[in-house]
Amino acid sequence: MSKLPTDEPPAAKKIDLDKRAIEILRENSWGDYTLPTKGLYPYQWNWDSMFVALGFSEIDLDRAWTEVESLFQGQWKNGMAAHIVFRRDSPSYFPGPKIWGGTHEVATSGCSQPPVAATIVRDLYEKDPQMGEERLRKLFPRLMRWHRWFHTMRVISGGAAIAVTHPWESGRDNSPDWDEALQNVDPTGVTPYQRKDLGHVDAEMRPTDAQYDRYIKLVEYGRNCGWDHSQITREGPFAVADPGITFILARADRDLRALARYLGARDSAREIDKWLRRSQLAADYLWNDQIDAYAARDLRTGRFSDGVSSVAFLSYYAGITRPRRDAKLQKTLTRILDSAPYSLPSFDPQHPKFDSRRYWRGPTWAIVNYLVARGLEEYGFAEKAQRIRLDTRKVIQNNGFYEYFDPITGAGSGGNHFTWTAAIWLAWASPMTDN
Ligand code: 9WN
Repeated sequence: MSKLPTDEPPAAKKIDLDKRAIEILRENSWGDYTLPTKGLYPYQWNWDSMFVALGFSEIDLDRAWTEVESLFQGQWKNGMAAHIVFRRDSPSYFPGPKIWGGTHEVATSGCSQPPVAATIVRDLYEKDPQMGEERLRKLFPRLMRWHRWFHTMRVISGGAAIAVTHPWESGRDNSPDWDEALQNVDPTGVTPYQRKDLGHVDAEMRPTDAQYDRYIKLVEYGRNCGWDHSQITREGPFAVADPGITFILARADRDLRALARYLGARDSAREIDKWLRRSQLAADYLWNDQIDAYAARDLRTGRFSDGVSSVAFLSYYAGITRPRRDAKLQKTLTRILDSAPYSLPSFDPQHPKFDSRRYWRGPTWAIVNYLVARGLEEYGFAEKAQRIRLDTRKVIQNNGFYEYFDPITGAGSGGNHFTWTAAIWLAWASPMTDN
């Protein structure tokens, strides 16, 4: 790993990184879709692909649209856009298509992932409305069906916060946010299996075996009930209201609303307005006064997670504000920024469960940084947004395009040549995007 001494590398280095980021996008591209990285993740992942589309939109807008379109080949009849679209079986990843036993005609996993798609589609469309209009017309109903699936299938009656029924659905697999609820998933009787991730990455950077047993047990539960998502949310072993998905969906609803306006889709606009009216209620449910931040909440027990995850700060991105609450949230953000030189850590460095190298229990992720900073910027917190952006730039300049980074040392961790890190570089973190 090369270490550069300052935040401002020589001009030649900047050009190299832009070039390298483009190469990574192209190298990991498999025709119409892109792998997160070769070996470790040999399929198409939902939110990865949407960040990839954002990256491609800097160099090849047509390819960016194609990436989004290919993701929706994995959309189920009930509206869910699956978290992994398999298309083929690869020996380098577990669990593959057979274990999931999905019911859709293209092999997929059985849960979803954070719905950043509508926001990215709006970005693509606004870059060139003339080029995008036909493509938008085809995608819009698919986006509507997916959002409707979240608002019906992943909400417990009376609530509005969005549940995840598998940690993989949140995109933040081993976050401490899920620890307590996962304890209630009994791993007894899980079918024996062999992990593949540990052949690619150090065990200390990945979830534990005890967590994996429960991840697989949850997949078995879903498969055994024929992926009845309503049953899974209402009665399954794991249902936790997630500030990450709740805020990302609220933002995506706003963007979908704008797209409905562009297309003159009045009925859809009315339906989206109903979803939007409930987003404040969802935020209220997730506000944890004990830690002055939004937090995950176990829907079976009502109990909050007691630590601050980086997604707590996505309320701005969602467009949700409550002045008195925001003053507290800003203080929490300042404290966290001040406790990690390479922000934004995925979990509070001052919490006993913080682990600077283990995946979603501490490390900094370029994609979350991008989303949080985008919201902060929109709400006038330009200084904090810029700090997060420059930290993202610094860790990439110093280490390369890793999957995530140690927030204390800045070291790159997880997979290398990672597509979403390259995409975020091109769209937001590179000095090339300064103006
Ligand atoms: C399970 C692909 C995905 C990301 C997730 C990240 C990780 C998968 C895994 O990799 O999850 O979905 O096997 O670890 O947590 O956010 O989409 O990059």
